[in-house]
Amino acid sequence: MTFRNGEDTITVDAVVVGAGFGGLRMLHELRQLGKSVQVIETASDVGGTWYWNRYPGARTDSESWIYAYYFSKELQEDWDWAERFPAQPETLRYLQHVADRFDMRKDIEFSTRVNSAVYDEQTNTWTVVTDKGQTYTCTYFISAVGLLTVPYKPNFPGIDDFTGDWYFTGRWPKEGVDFTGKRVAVIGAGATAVQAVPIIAKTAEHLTMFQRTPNYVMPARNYILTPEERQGIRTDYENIWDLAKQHFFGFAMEPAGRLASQASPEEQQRVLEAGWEAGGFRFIFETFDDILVDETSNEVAAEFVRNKIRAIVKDPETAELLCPKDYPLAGKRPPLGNFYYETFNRDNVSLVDVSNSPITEITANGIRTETGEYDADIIVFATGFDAVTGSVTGMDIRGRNGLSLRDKWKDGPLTHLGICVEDFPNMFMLSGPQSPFANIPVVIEGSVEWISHTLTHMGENNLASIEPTAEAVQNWRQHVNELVNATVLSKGKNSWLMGDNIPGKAHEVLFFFGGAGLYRQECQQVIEQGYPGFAFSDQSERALV
Ligand code: N01
Repeated sequence: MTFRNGEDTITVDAVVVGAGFGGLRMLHELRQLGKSVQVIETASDVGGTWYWNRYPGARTDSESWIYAYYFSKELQEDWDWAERFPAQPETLRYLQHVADRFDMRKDIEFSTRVNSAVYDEQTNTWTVVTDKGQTYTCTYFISAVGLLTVPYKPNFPGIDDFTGDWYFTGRWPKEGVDFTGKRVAVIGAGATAVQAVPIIAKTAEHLTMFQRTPNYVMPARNYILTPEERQGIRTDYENIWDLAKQHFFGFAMEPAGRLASQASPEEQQRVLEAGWEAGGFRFIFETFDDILVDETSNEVAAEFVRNKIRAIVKDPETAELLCPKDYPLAGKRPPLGNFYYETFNRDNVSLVDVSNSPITEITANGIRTETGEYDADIIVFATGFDAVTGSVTGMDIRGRNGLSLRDKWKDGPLTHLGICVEDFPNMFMLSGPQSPFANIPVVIEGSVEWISHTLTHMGENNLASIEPTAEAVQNWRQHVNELVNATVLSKGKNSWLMGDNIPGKAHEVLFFFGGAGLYRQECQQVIEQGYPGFAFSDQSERALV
Protein backbone atom coordinates (compact mmCIF):
# COMPACT_ATOMS: atom_id res chain seq x y z
CA MET A 1 0.00 0.00 0.00
CA THR A 2 1.20 3.53 -0.74
CA PHE A 3 1.02 6.13 2.04
CA ARG A 4 1.53 9.85 1.71
CA ASN A 5 3.05 11.11 4.97
CA GLY A 6 2.40 14.83 4.87
CA GLU A 7 3.57 16.79 1.85
CA ASP A 8 6.87 15.24 0.92
CA THR A 9 7.30 11.62 1.93
CA ILE A 10 5.66 8.75 0.14
CA THR A 11 5.83 5.28 1.65
CA VAL A 12 5.77 2.21 -0.55
CA ASP A 13 6.83 -1.39 -0.08
CA ALA A 14 9.56 -1.15 -2.69
CA VAL A 15 11.47 1.46 -4.63
CA VAL A 16 12.96 0.17 -7.89
CA VAL A 17 15.56 2.30 -9.64
CA GLY A 18 15.49 2.00 -13.42
CA ALA A 19 12.82 1.24 -16.01
CA GLY A 20 14.82 -0.85 -18.44
CA PHE A 21 14.62 -4.61 -18.90
CA GLY A 22 15.29 -5.24 -15.20
CA GLY A 23 13.14 -2.54 -13.63
CA LEU A 24 10.05 -3.36 -15.68
CA ARG A 25 10.34 -7.05 -14.94
CA MET A 26 10.80 -6.35 -11.23
CA LEU A 27 7.79 -4.03 -11.15
CA HIS A 28 5.62 -6.73 -12.68
CA GLU A 29 6.81 -9.33 -10.16
CA LEU A 30 6.34 -7.09 -7.13
CA ARG A 31 2.81 -6.30 -8.24
CA GLN A 32 2.13 -10.03 -8.48
CA LEU A 33 3.29 -10.30 -4.86
CA GLY A 34 0.85 -7.57 -3.89
CA LYS A 35 3.55 -5.00 -3.08
CA SER A 36 3.24 -1.29 -3.71
CA VAL A 37 6.08 -0.10 -5.92
CA GLN A 38 7.58 3.16 -7.07
CA VAL A 39 9.94 2.92 -10.03
CA ILE A 40 12.24 5.90 -10.54
CA GLU A 41 13.81 6.45 -13.94
CA THR A 42 16.23 9.13 -15.13
CA ALA A 43 15.06 9.03 -18.74
CA SER A 44 11.79 10.44 -20.01
CA ASP A 45 10.57 6.98 -21.03
CA VAL A 46 11.14 3.28 -20.39
CA GLY A 47 13.94 1.39 -22.15
CA GLY A 48 17.12 1.81 -20.10
CA THR A 49 20.08 0.95 -22.33
CA TRP A 50 17.75 0.98 -25.32
CA TYR A 51 16.52 4.45 -24.48
CA TRP A 52 20.00 5.99 -24.37
CA ASN A 53 21.94 4.06 -26.99
CA ARG A 54 20.36 5.46 -30.16
CA TYR A 55 23.65 5.73 -32.04
CA PRO A 56 23.62 4.71 -35.72
CA GLY A 57 23.72 0.95 -36.15
CA ALA A 58 22.75 0.11 -32.55
CA ARG A 59 21.16 -3.32 -32.42
CA THR A 60 21.19 -6.34 -30.13
CA ASP A 61 23.89 -8.96 -30.27
CA SER A 62 21.45 -11.55 -28.92
CA GLU A 63 18.92 -13.16 -31.20
CA SER A 64 15.56 -11.44 -30.87
CA TRP A 65 13.65 -14.53 -29.82
CA ILE A 66 15.70 -14.78 -26.61
CA TYR A 67 16.29 -11.05 -26.10
CA ALA A 68 12.84 -10.78 -24.56
CA TYR A 69 10.86 -11.69 -21.47
CA TYR A 70 9.51 -15.15 -20.93
CA PHE A 71 7.35 -14.54 -17.86
CA SER A 72 4.18 -14.10 -19.91
CA LYS A 73 2.96 -16.48 -22.59
CA GLU A 74 0.49 -13.84 -23.81
CA LEU A 75 3.27 -11.30 -24.23
CA GLN A 76 5.26 -13.80 -26.26
CA GLU A 77 2.19 -14.47 -28.38
CA ASP A 78 1.42 -10.87 -29.19
CA TRP A 79 4.87 -9.63 -30.15
CA ASP A 80 6.56 -10.31 -33.49
CA TRP A 81 10.24 -9.55 -34.02
CA ALA A 82 11.17 -8.24 -37.45
CA GLU A 83 14.83 -9.22 -37.49
CA ARG A 84 17.24 -11.79 -36.14
CA PHE A 85 19.13 -9.01 -34.32
CA PRO A 86 16.65 -6.17 -33.76
CA ALA A 87 17.83 -2.60 -34.12
CA GLN A 88 17.54 -0.17 -31.20
CA PRO A 89 14.18 1.34 -32.25
CA GLU A 90 12.57 -2.11 -32.38
CA THR A 91 13.93 -3.16 -28.99
CA LEU A 92 12.80 0.14 -27.48
CA ARG A 93 9.33 -0.35 -29.02
CA TYR A 94 9.17 -3.80 -27.42
CA LEU A 95 9.88 -2.38 -23.95
CA GLN A 96 7.35 0.41 -24.53
CA HIS A 97 4.84 -2.25 -25.55
CA VAL A 98 5.53 -4.17 -22.32
CA ALA A 99 5.06 -1.01 -20.25
CA ASP A 100 1.74 -0.25 -21.97
CA ARG A 101 0.49 -3.82 -22.02
CA PHE A 102 0.92 -4.20 -18.26
CA ASP A 103 -0.08 -0.60 -17.48
CA MET A 104 3.27 0.06 -15.86
CA ARG A 105 3.77 3.77 -16.48
CA LYS A 106 1.49 4.81 -13.63
CA ASP A 107 4.07 3.41 -11.18
CA ILE A 108 7.08 5.04 -12.85
CA GLU A 109 8.43 8.50 -12.05
CA PHE A 110 10.25 9.58 -15.23
CA SER A 111 12.95 12.23 -15.72
CA THR A 112 13.97 11.74 -12.11
CA ARG A 113 17.27 10.62 -10.67
CA VAL A 114 17.83 8.89 -7.35
CA ASN A 115 20.43 10.87 -5.44
CA SER A 116 20.60 8.81 -2.28
CA ALA A 117 19.21 5.76 -0.53
CA VAL A 118 19.86 5.43 3.19
CA TYR A 119 19.00 2.49 5.44
CA ASP A 120 17.62 3.16 8.92
CA GLU A 121 18.40 0.41 11.40
CA GLN A 122 15.73 1.49 13.87
CA THR A 123 12.81 1.36 11.48
CA ASN A 124 14.27 -1.19 9.03
CA THR A 125 13.38 1.13 6.16
CA TRP A 126 15.17 2.79 3.31
CA THR A 127 14.82 6.51 2.65
CA VAL A 128 15.24 7.35 -1.01
CA VAL A 129 15.68 10.96 -2.13
CA THR A 130 15.45 12.10 -5.74
CA ASP A 131 16.84 15.11 -7.56
CA LYS A 132 13.30 16.49 -7.63
CA GLY A 133 13.39 16.71 -3.84
CA GLN A 134 10.91 13.87 -3.42
CA THR A 135 11.46 11.48 -0.50
CA TYR A 136 10.26 7.89 -0.47
CA THR A 137 10.48 5.43 2.37
CA CYS A 138 10.35 1.74 1.59
CA THR A 139 11.16 -1.67 2.99
CA TYR A 140 12.94 -2.95 -0.11
CA PHE A 141 15.39 -0.93 -2.16
CA ILE A 142 16.01 -2.52 -5.54
CA SER A 143 18.62 -1.32 -8.00
CA ALA A 144 17.89 -2.12 -11.65
CA VAL A 145 20.18 0.55 -13.04
CA GLY A 146 21.75 -1.53 -15.80
CA LEU A 147 25.36 -2.51 -16.30
CA LEU A 148 26.31 -0.26 -19.20
CA THR A 149 24.76 2.97 -18.04
CA VAL A 150 27.45 5.48 -17.10
CA PRO A 151 29.39 6.57 -20.22
CA TYR A 152 33.14 6.85 -19.90
CA LYS A 153 34.85 9.77 -21.58
CA PRO A 154 38.63 9.83 -21.38
CA ASN A 155 39.91 13.03 -19.89
CA PHE A 156 41.49 14.48 -23.05
CA PRO A 157 42.41 18.13 -22.58
CA GLY A 158 40.99 20.67 -25.01
CA ILE A 159 37.46 19.38 -25.62
CA ASP A 160 36.05 22.83 -24.77
CA ASP A 161 38.10 24.38 -27.57
CA PHE A 162 36.76 22.00 -30.23
CA THR A 163 34.78 24.04 -32.74
CA GLY A 164 32.82 21.10 -34.12
CA ASP A 165 30.18 18.91 -32.46
CA TRP A 166 30.87 15.92 -30.29
CA TYR A 167 28.67 13.11 -29.02
CA PHE A 168 28.70 10.13 -26.70
CA THR A 169 27.24 7.02 -28.29
CA GLY A 170 25.56 6.26 -24.96
CA ARG A 171 23.82 9.67 -24.88
CA TRP A 172 22.86 9.99 -28.52
CA PRO A 173 20.45 12.82 -29.41
CA LYS A 174 16.90 11.67 -30.09
CA GLU A 175 16.75 13.72 -33.27
CA GLY A 176 19.83 11.96 -34.66
CA VAL A 177 22.97 13.43 -36.21
CA ASP A 178 23.46 14.32 -39.87
CA PHE A 179 26.93 13.26 -41.00
CA THR A 180 26.48 14.28 -44.63
CA GLY A 181 29.58 15.99 -45.92
CA LYS A 182 31.26 15.90 -42.50
CA ARG A 183 34.69 14.67 -41.45
CA VAL A 184 33.93 12.34 -38.56
CA ALA A 185 36.36 11.04 -35.95
CA VAL A 186 35.26 7.95 -34.02
CA ILE A 187 37.27 7.20 -30.87
CA GLY A 188 37.03 3.56 -29.81
CA ALA A 189 36.91 0.12 -31.42
CA GLY A 190 34.58 -1.77 -29.08
CA ALA A 191 31.15 -3.25 -29.82
CA THR A 192 29.61 0.21 -30.10
CA ALA A 193 32.12 1.59 -32.62
CA VAL A 194 31.91 -1.69 -34.54
CA GLN A 195 28.18 -1.11 -35.02
CA ALA A 196 28.34 2.63 -35.63
CA VAL A 197 31.27 2.92 -38.04
CA PRO A 198 29.74 1.05 -41.03
CA ILE A 199 26.59 3.19 -40.86
CA ILE A 200 28.28 6.57 -40.29
CA ALA A 201 30.70 5.83 -43.14
CA LYS A 202 27.78 5.66 -45.59
CA THR A 203 27.09 9.41 -45.36
CA ALA A 204 30.22 11.01 -43.89
CA GLU A 205 32.63 12.75 -46.21
CA HIS A 206 35.37 10.97 -44.36
CA LEU A 207 35.48 8.76 -41.27
CA THR A 208 38.62 8.25 -39.22
CA MET A 209 38.52 5.57 -36.58
CA PHE A 210 40.97 5.82 -33.67
CA GLN A 211 41.70 2.30 -32.47
CA ARG A 212 43.79 1.46 -29.43
CA THR A 213 43.05 -2.27 -29.18
CA PRO A 214 41.56 -4.27 -32.07
CA ASN A 215 38.72 -6.70 -31.35
CA TYR A 216 37.78 -10.10 -32.70
CA VAL A 217 34.66 -9.13 -34.64
CA MET A 218 32.40 -11.95 -35.78
CA PRO A 219 29.81 -11.40 -38.50
CA ALA A 220 26.27 -11.09 -37.11
CA ARG A 221 24.61 -12.22 -40.35
CA ASN A 222 21.44 -10.40 -39.49
CA TYR A 223 18.31 -11.07 -41.58
CA ILE A 224 14.64 -10.21 -41.74
CA LEU A 225 12.50 -12.95 -40.20
CA THR A 226 9.89 -14.39 -42.53
CA PRO A 227 6.36 -15.12 -41.27
CA GLU A 228 7.25 -18.82 -41.36
CA GLU A 229 10.33 -18.28 -39.22
CA ARG A 230 8.34 -16.22 -36.75
CA GLN A 231 5.71 -18.93 -36.53
CA GLY A 232 8.43 -21.54 -36.05
CA ILE A 233 9.91 -19.56 -33.17
CA ARG A 234 6.49 -19.26 -31.55
CA THR A 235 5.81 -22.97 -31.85
CA ASP A 236 9.19 -23.74 -30.34
CA TYR A 237 9.15 -21.21 -27.48
CA GLU A 238 9.37 -23.69 -24.63
CA ASN A 239 12.32 -25.50 -26.12
CA ILE A 240 14.04 -22.20 -26.94
CA TRP A 241 13.76 -20.94 -23.38
CA ASP A 242 14.73 -24.27 -21.84
CA LEU A 243 17.92 -24.13 -23.87
CA ALA A 244 18.61 -20.47 -23.05
CA LYS A 245 18.11 -20.99 -19.31
CA GLN A 246 20.73 -23.73 -19.28
CA HIS A 247 23.18 -22.23 -21.74
CA PHE A 248 26.42 -20.70 -20.45
CA PHE A 249 25.65 -17.31 -21.96
CA GLY A 250 21.86 -17.58 -21.91
CA PHE A 251 21.50 -18.28 -25.63
CA ALA A 252 19.21 -20.86 -27.21
CA MET A 253 22.11 -23.01 -28.33
CA GLU A 254 23.22 -26.54 -27.57
CA PRO A 255 26.81 -27.44 -26.72
CA ALA A 256 28.79 -28.33 -29.84
CA GLY A 257 29.72 -31.73 -28.41
CA ARG A 258 33.27 -31.61 -29.78
CA LEU A 259 36.64 -30.18 -28.83
CA ALA A 260 39.06 -28.36 -31.11
CA SER A 261 41.88 -30.07 -29.21
CA GLN A 262 40.63 -33.43 -30.52
CA ALA A 263 39.93 -32.34 -34.10
CA SER A 264 42.28 -32.50 -37.08
CA PRO A 265 43.39 -29.17 -38.62
CA GLU A 266 41.02 -29.82 -41.57
CA GLU A 267 38.12 -30.54 -39.23
CA GLN A 268 38.92 -27.42 -37.20
CA GLN A 269 38.77 -25.23 -40.31
CA ARG A 270 35.61 -26.89 -41.64
CA VAL A 271 33.74 -26.45 -38.35
CA LEU A 272 34.94 -22.89 -37.79
CA GLU A 273 33.93 -21.98 -41.34
CA ALA A 274 30.42 -23.28 -40.68
CA GLY A 275 30.30 -21.29 -37.42
CA TRP A 276 31.44 -18.14 -39.23
CA GLU A 277 28.65 -18.63 -41.77
CA ALA A 278 26.04 -19.27 -39.06
CA GLY A 279 26.88 -15.85 -37.65
CA GLY A 280 26.71 -14.24 -34.23
CA PHE A 281 28.00 -16.02 -31.16
CA ARG A 282 27.33 -19.35 -32.84
CA PHE A 283 30.92 -19.02 -34.06
CA ILE A 284 32.05 -19.57 -30.45
CA PHE A 285 29.31 -21.77 -29.00
CA GLU A 286 28.36 -24.11 -31.83
CA THR A 287 31.85 -24.88 -33.08
CA PHE A 288 34.03 -26.23 -30.28
CA ASP A 289 33.32 -26.46 -26.56
CA ASP A 290 36.90 -25.71 -25.50
CA ILE A 291 37.40 -22.28 -27.13
CA LEU A 292 36.91 -20.43 -23.86
CA VAL A 293 38.92 -22.77 -21.66
CA ASP A 294 41.80 -24.20 -23.72
CA GLU A 295 44.37 -21.64 -24.85
CA THR A 296 45.58 -23.74 -27.79
CA SER A 297 42.04 -24.28 -29.07
CA ASN A 298 41.33 -20.60 -28.53
CA GLU A 299 44.35 -19.68 -30.65
CA VAL A 300 43.05 -21.87 -33.51
CA ALA A 301 39.78 -19.91 -33.52
CA ALA A 302 41.62 -16.59 -33.03
CA GLU A 303 43.89 -17.23 -36.01
CA PHE A 304 40.84 -18.23 -38.07
CA VAL A 305 39.35 -14.77 -37.36
CA ARG A 306 42.64 -13.05 -38.22
CA ASN A 307 42.73 -14.87 -41.54
CA LYS A 308 39.17 -13.73 -42.26
CA ILE A 309 40.23 -10.13 -41.56
CA ARG A 310 43.20 -10.53 -43.91
CA ALA A 311 40.90 -11.98 -46.59
CA ILE A 312 38.29 -9.22 -46.29
CA VAL A 313 40.39 -6.07 -45.83
CA LYS A 314 42.22 -5.22 -49.05
CA ASP A 315 44.99 -3.05 -47.63
CA PRO A 316 47.39 -5.45 -45.86
CA GLU A 317 48.66 -2.80 -43.44
CA THR A 318 45.11 -1.91 -42.33
CA ALA A 319 44.24 -5.61 -42.09
CA GLU A 320 47.17 -6.27 -39.75
CA LEU A 321 46.20 -3.30 -37.56
CA LEU A 322 42.69 -4.74 -37.27
CA CYS A 323 44.00 -8.16 -36.18
CA PRO A 324 44.08 -8.70 -32.39
CA LYS A 325 47.34 -10.48 -31.65
CA ASP A 326 48.23 -10.25 -28.00
CA TYR A 327 45.16 -11.57 -26.20
CA PRO A 328 42.81 -14.52 -26.70
CA LEU A 329 39.46 -14.54 -28.51
CA ALA A 330 36.83 -13.51 -25.91
CA GLY A 331 39.53 -12.03 -23.64
CA LYS A 332 37.54 -8.87 -24.38
CA ARG A 333 33.83 -9.11 -25.08
CA PRO A 334 33.80 -9.88 -28.84
CA PRO A 335 31.56 -7.58 -30.89
CA LEU A 336 29.29 -8.68 -33.71
CA GLY A 337 29.79 -6.84 -36.98
CA ASN A 338 27.50 -5.97 -39.81
CA PHE A 339 29.95 -5.44 -42.70
CA TYR A 340 32.47 -4.04 -40.23
CA TYR A 341 35.72 -5.21 -41.80
CA GLU A 342 34.34 -4.52 -45.29
CA THR A 343 33.93 -0.86 -44.27
CA PHE A 344 37.71 -0.43 -44.20
CA ASN A 345 37.74 -1.04 -47.97
CA ARG A 346 35.85 2.22 -48.54
CA ASP A 347 37.83 5.18 -49.88
CA ASN A 348 36.33 7.49 -47.24
CA VAL A 349 37.39 5.41 -44.22
CA SER A 350 40.77 5.36 -42.53
CA LEU A 351 42.12 3.71 -39.43
CA VAL A 352 44.50 5.38 -37.00
CA ASP A 353 46.35 3.12 -34.59
CA VAL A 354 46.70 4.91 -31.26
CA SER A 355 48.17 1.97 -29.37
CA ASN A 356 51.68 3.41 -29.51
CA SER A 357 50.81 6.98 -30.34
CA PRO A 358 48.00 7.91 -27.94
CA ILE A 359 45.56 10.76 -28.33
CA THR A 360 47.05 13.66 -26.40
CA GLU A 361 44.47 16.37 -26.86
CA ILE A 362 41.39 17.62 -28.62
CA THR A 363 42.19 20.79 -30.55
CA ALA A 364 39.94 23.44 -32.07
CA ASN A 365 40.05 21.51 -35.36
CA GLY A 366 40.11 17.89 -34.30
CA ILE A 367 42.32 15.32 -32.62
CA ARG A 368 46.02 15.37 -31.89
CA THR A 369 47.98 12.22 -31.17
CA GLU A 370 51.63 11.95 -30.20
CA THR A 371 52.53 11.73 -33.88
CA GLY A 372 49.80 13.41 -35.90
CA GLU A 373 46.87 15.80 -36.22
CA TYR A 374 43.51 14.86 -37.69
CA ASP A 375 40.89 17.42 -38.60
CA ALA A 376 37.28 16.62 -37.77
CA ASP A 377 33.89 18.32 -37.87
CA ILE A 378 32.32 15.77 -35.54
CA ILE A 379 33.88 13.60 -32.82
CA VAL A 380 32.04 10.47 -31.68
CA PHE A 381 33.13 9.07 -28.33
CA ALA A 382 32.53 5.32 -28.45
CA THR A 383 34.73 4.92 -25.40
CA GLY A 384 32.58 2.63 -23.30
CA PHE A 385 31.19 2.72 -19.79
CA ASP A 386 32.08 2.70 -16.12
CA ALA A 387 30.45 -0.70 -16.28
CA VAL A 388 28.40 -2.63 -13.74
CA THR A 389 29.43 -0.87 -10.53
CA GLY A 390 29.46 2.73 -11.85
CA SER A 391 25.69 2.92 -12.14
CA VAL A 392 25.12 1.56 -8.62
CA THR A 393 27.75 3.65 -6.84
CA GLY A 394 26.55 6.68 -8.82
CA MET A 395 23.84 6.81 -6.17
CA ASP A 396 24.86 7.64 -2.60
CA ILE A 397 23.77 4.36 -1.03
CA ARG A 398 24.28 3.98 2.71
CA GLY A 399 23.66 0.83 4.69
CA ARG A 400 23.99 0.01 8.36
CA ASN A 401 25.62 2.77 10.46
CA GLY A 402 25.86 5.08 7.48
CA LEU A 403 28.32 2.79 5.68
CA SER A 404 28.73 4.00 2.11
CA LEU A 405 28.55 1.45 -0.70
CA ARG A 406 31.21 3.43 -2.58
CA ASP A 407 33.59 2.89 0.34
CA LYS A 408 32.64 -0.73 0.75
CA TRP A 409 33.37 -1.40 -2.92
CA LYS A 410 36.43 0.78 -3.34
CA ASP A 411 38.65 -2.29 -3.89
CA GLY A 412 36.03 -4.07 -5.99
CA PRO A 413 32.45 -5.22 -5.50
CA LEU A 414 31.45 -7.52 -2.63
CA THR A 415 28.10 -9.28 -2.93
CA HIS A 416 26.41 -12.59 -2.46
CA LEU A 417 24.95 -14.06 -5.65
CA GLY A 418 25.45 -10.63 -7.23
CA ILE A 419 22.10 -9.73 -5.66
CA CYS A 420 22.65 -8.80 -1.99
CA VAL A 421 25.29 -6.87 -0.05
CA GLU A 422 26.34 -7.38 3.58
CA ASP A 423 25.40 -4.38 5.79
CA PHE A 424 22.78 -3.29 3.26
CA PRO A 425 19.68 -5.16 4.49
CA ASN A 426 16.75 -5.55 2.11
CA MET A 427 18.70 -4.09 -0.79
CA PHE A 428 18.63 -6.18 -3.97
CA MET A 429 20.34 -5.71 -7.32
CA LEU A 430 19.43 -6.84 -10.83
CA SER A 431 22.42 -7.28 -13.18
CA GLY A 432 24.55 -6.45 -10.17
CA PRO A 433 28.29 -7.10 -10.03
CA GLN A 434 29.21 -10.80 -9.70
CA SER A 435 25.98 -11.93 -11.36
CA PRO A 436 26.36 -13.87 -14.63
CA PHE A 437 27.80 -12.47 -17.81
CA ALA A 438 25.14 -13.71 -20.18
CA ASN A 439 22.19 -12.68 -22.31
CA ILE A 440 20.68 -10.08 -19.99
CA PRO A 441 16.95 -10.96 -20.08
CA VAL A 442 17.78 -14.53 -19.01
CA VAL A 443 19.93 -13.26 -16.12
CA ILE A 444 17.23 -10.80 -15.06
CA GLU A 445 14.47 -13.41 -15.07
CA GLY A 446 16.61 -15.64 -12.82
CA SER A 447 17.39 -12.84 -10.35
CA VAL A 448 13.79 -11.61 -10.23
CA GLU A 449 12.56 -15.14 -9.56
CA TRP A 450 15.08 -15.45 -6.70
CA ILE A 451 14.05 -12.12 -5.17
CA SER A 452 10.40 -13.08 -5.53
CA HIS A 453 10.93 -16.41 -3.74
CA THR A 454 12.87 -14.63 -1.05
CA LEU A 455 10.24 -11.99 -0.36
CA THR A 456 7.59 -14.70 -0.24
CA HIS A 457 9.74 -16.72 2.16
CA MET A 458 10.19 -13.65 4.36
CA GLY A 459 6.47 -12.92 4.36
CA GLU A 460 5.55 -16.49 5.24
CA ASN A 461 8.07 -16.63 8.07
CA ASN A 462 7.58 -13.16 9.50
CA LEU A 463 11.10 -12.13 8.59
CA ALA A 464 11.81 -8.43 8.47
CA SER A 465 15.18 -8.20 6.77
CA ILE A 466 17.73 -10.19 4.83
CA GLU A 467 21.43 -9.68 4.18
CA PRO A 468 24.32 -11.98 3.39
CA THR A 469 26.93 -13.02 5.93
CA ALA A 470 30.52 -11.82 5.66
CA GLU A 471 31.64 -15.39 5.10
CA ALA A 472 29.20 -15.97 2.23
CA VAL A 473 30.35 -12.76 0.56
CA GLN A 474 34.01 -13.79 0.77
CA ASN A 475 33.17 -17.26 -0.54
CA TRP A 476 31.24 -15.78 -3.45
CA ARG A 477 34.15 -13.51 -4.32
CA GLN A 478 36.53 -16.47 -4.26
CA HIS A 479 34.08 -18.51 -6.34
CA VAL A 480 33.72 -15.86 -9.08
CA ASN A 481 37.48 -15.43 -9.20
CA GLU A 482 38.11 -19.16 -9.51
CA LEU A 483 35.51 -19.38 -12.27
CA VAL A 484 36.98 -16.61 -14.38
CA ASN A 485 40.53 -17.86 -13.85
CA ALA A 486 39.54 -21.22 -15.31
CA THR A 487 38.75 -19.48 -18.63
CA VAL A 488 40.49 -17.16 -21.07
CA LEU A 489 37.99 -14.43 -20.25
CA SER A 490 40.20 -12.58 -17.77
CA LYS A 491 43.12 -12.42 -20.19
CA GLY A 492 42.06 -9.50 -22.36
CA LYS A 493 43.52 -5.99 -22.50
CA ASN A 494 41.73 -3.06 -20.83
CA SER A 495 38.67 -5.27 -20.46
CA TRP A 496 35.60 -3.69 -18.89
CA LEU A 497 34.64 -7.19 -17.66
CA MET A 498 37.53 -6.86 -15.20
CA GLY A 499 37.17 -3.14 -14.45
CA ASP A 500 40.32 -2.47 -16.48
CA ASN A 501 38.89 0.08 -18.94
CA ILE A 502 38.63 2.88 -16.38
CA PRO A 503 41.86 4.40 -15.07
CA GLY A 504 42.02 3.93 -11.30
CA LYS A 505 39.14 1.43 -11.09
CA ALA A 506 39.88 -1.69 -9.05
CA HIS A 507 40.97 -4.69 -11.11
CA GLU A 508 38.34 -7.23 -10.10
CA VAL A 509 36.12 -9.57 -12.06
CA LEU A 510 32.69 -7.97 -12.37
CA PHE A 511 30.79 -11.11 -13.38
CA PHE A 512 30.05 -14.70 -12.47
CA PHE A 513 31.59 -16.65 -15.34
CA GLY A 514 30.18 -20.05 -14.43
CA GLY A 515 27.34 -19.74 -16.89
CA ALA A 516 23.70 -18.73 -16.61
CA GLY A 517 22.64 -22.36 -16.06
CA LEU A 518 25.01 -23.02 -13.15
CA TYR A 519 24.07 -19.68 -11.61
CA ARG A 520 20.39 -20.59 -11.65
CA GLN A 521 21.19 -23.91 -9.99
CA GLU A 522 23.25 -22.24 -7.27
CA CYS A 523 20.51 -19.67 -6.59
CA GLN A 524 17.93 -22.43 -6.47
CA GLN A 525 20.08 -24.41 -4.00
CA VAL A 526 20.18 -21.42 -1.65
CA ILE A 527 16.38 -21.43 -1.58
CA GLU A 528 16.07 -25.20 -1.20
CA GLN A 529 18.65 -25.36 1.60
CA GLY A 530 16.93 -22.64 3.65
CA TYR A 531 19.15 -19.69 2.73
CA PRO A 532 22.62 -20.66 3.96
CA GLY A 533 24.88 -17.60 3.82
CA PHE A 534 22.04 -15.21 4.64
CA ALA A 535 21.00 -13.67 7.93
CA PHE A 536 17.39 -12.70 8.57
CA SER A 537 15.99 -10.56 11.31
CA ASP A 538 12.71 -11.46 12.91
CA GLN A 539 9.63 -9.30 12.41
CA SER A 540 8.98 -9.23 16.15
CA GLU A 541 12.38 -7.61 16.79
CA ARG A 542 11.40 -4.69 14.65
CA ALA A 543 9.21 -1.65 15.06
CA LEU A 544 8.18 -1.47 11.46
CA VAL A 545 6.56 1.63 10.07
O1 N01 B 1 32.81 0.04 -25.00
P1 N01 B 1 34.20 -0.75 -24.89
P2 N01 B 1 31.60 -0.21 -26.02
N1 N01 B 1 42.11 6.37 -26.34
O2 N01 B 1 34.69 -0.46 -23.52
C1 N01 B 1 38.52 2.80 -26.46
C2 N01 B 1 27.94 -3.78 -24.91
N2 N01 B 1 27.40 -3.43 -26.19
O3 N01 B 1 30.59 0.82 -25.76
O4 N01 B 1 40.09 -1.41 -25.92
C3 N01 B 1 41.71 5.58 -27.33
O5 N01 B 1 34.07 -2.14 -25.32
C4 N01 B 1 38.81 1.42 -25.98
O6 N01 B 1 40.13 1.04 -26.29
P3 N01 B 1 40.80 -0.18 -25.45
C5 N01 B 1 28.92 -4.92 -25.08
O7 N01 B 1 28.80 -5.80 -24.01
C6 N01 B 1 26.45 -4.26 -26.64
O8 N01 B 1 32.09 -0.37 -27.41
O9 N01 B 1 40.53 0.11 -24.03
N3 N01 B 1 40.73 4.69 -27.22
C7 N01 B 1 37.74 0.65 -26.75
O10 N01 B 1 38.12 0.41 -28.06
C8 N01 B 1 30.21 -4.19 -25.10
O11 N01 B 1 31.32 -4.99 -24.78
C9 N01 B 1 25.92 -4.03 -27.85
O12 N01 B 1 42.23 -0.13 -25.80
C10 N01 B 1 40.13 4.60 -26.03
C11 N01 B 1 36.57 1.63 -26.74
O13 N01 B 1 37.11 2.91 -26.44
C12 N01 B 1 29.95 -3.09 -24.11
O14 N01 B 1 28.63 -2.68 -24.40
C13 N01 B 1 26.33 -2.98 -28.62
C14 N01 B 1 40.49 5.39 -24.93
C15 N01 B 1 35.55 1.28 -25.69
O15 N01 B 1 35.07 0.01 -25.95
C16 N01 B 1 30.84 -1.90 -24.22
O16 N01 B 1 31.04 -1.59 -25.59
C17 N01 B 1 27.30 -2.14 -28.14
C18 N01 B 1 41.56 6.30 -25.13
N4 N01 B 1 41.98 7.09 -24.13
C19 N01 B 1 27.82 -2.38 -26.91
N5 N01 B 1 39.72 5.05 -23.89
C20 N01 B 1 24.86 -4.95 -28.28
O17 N01 B 1 24.71 -6.04 -27.87
C21 N01 B 1 38.89 4.08 -24.31
N6 N01 B 1 39.14 3.80 -25.61
C22 N01 B 1 23.96 -4.43 -29.18
